[in-house]
Amino acid sequence: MSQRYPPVTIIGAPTDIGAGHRGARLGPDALRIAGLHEALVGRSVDVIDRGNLVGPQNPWLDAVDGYRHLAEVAEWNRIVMEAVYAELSIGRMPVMLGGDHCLGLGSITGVARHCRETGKKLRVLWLDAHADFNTSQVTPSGNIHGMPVACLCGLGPQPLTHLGGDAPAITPDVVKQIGIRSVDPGEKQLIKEYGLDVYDMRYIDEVGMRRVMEEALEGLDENTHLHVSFDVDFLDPLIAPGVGTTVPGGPNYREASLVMEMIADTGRMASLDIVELNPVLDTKNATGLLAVDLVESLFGKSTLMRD
Ligand code: HAR
Ligand code: MN
Ligand code: MN
Ligand code: MN
Repeated sequence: MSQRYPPVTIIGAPTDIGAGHRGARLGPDALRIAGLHEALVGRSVDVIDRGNLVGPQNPWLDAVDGYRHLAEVAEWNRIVMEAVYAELSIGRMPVMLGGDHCLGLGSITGVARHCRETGKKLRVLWLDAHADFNTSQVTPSGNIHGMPVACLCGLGPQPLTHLGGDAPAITPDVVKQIGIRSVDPGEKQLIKEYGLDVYDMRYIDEVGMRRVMEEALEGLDENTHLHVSFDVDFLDPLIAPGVGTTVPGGPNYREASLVMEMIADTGRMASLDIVELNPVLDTKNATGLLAVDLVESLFGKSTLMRD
């Protein structure tokens, strides 16, 4: 069955402002060199690459009051939010290339604003080894890429929670987290308190990825905007070494492909982040190439007759 996709706009956000390692700033170009644009064209998608956004340098400083680079993180996220929102407003699907995962905050705040204005229901799939639900009180690092989901749910400093004007940008029920296997102790408490839907690796082992995805995608309809926030460290580090925060025991190639294929089958994906690729830590861009391969699956590539 062939599927039509809306036109796509690639937006590069070359920063590692929220991360504990430098190098994710090179992620957008590594994905381009891995053939992202060509792969989308190969899926018959109409693609524009608007190049890279420009934002503040990474000053590489210690945490202040539990946050590293709060002002710069807020500025990058404001820039990303505007860029993502602008593409949605002209009927295009933003594909935001990070950059570290703090940028999911700006991207999803822009998406949430679009959904509010168009009366769409939002569903966010957060593919990650980490829950990214820390606050300044419980973070072990001060790195804001460990905090964007909390900020989106209104838990965090004013400059991050109020990016889009009002807080919170989303409610926790909107988010389905898949692949989680590294959660900090205080973060765990907050996840329980806020009732986040976390499909962790143990649950995936127990019931299998197919059922996990059926649950995470349940209830989508023609009025749903599905946002996929793909942190490349979601993948098992044996196949995806090019990330700053590897956690063993992630989804393998087949499981990851199934995730993407099942998302494609819904036909509802309307925005995408690809974040945390760190080419400095990669092996001959293998992780970038794998990410592009999985993006092809997100856009309907599958073996035999289904595409
Ligand atoms: N939980 C740890 C922290 O807050 C590590 C977070 C790492 N986050 C990412 N994005 N790489 O998911 O510091
Ligand atoms: Mn729309
Ligand atoms: Mn993440
Ligand atoms: Mn992660």
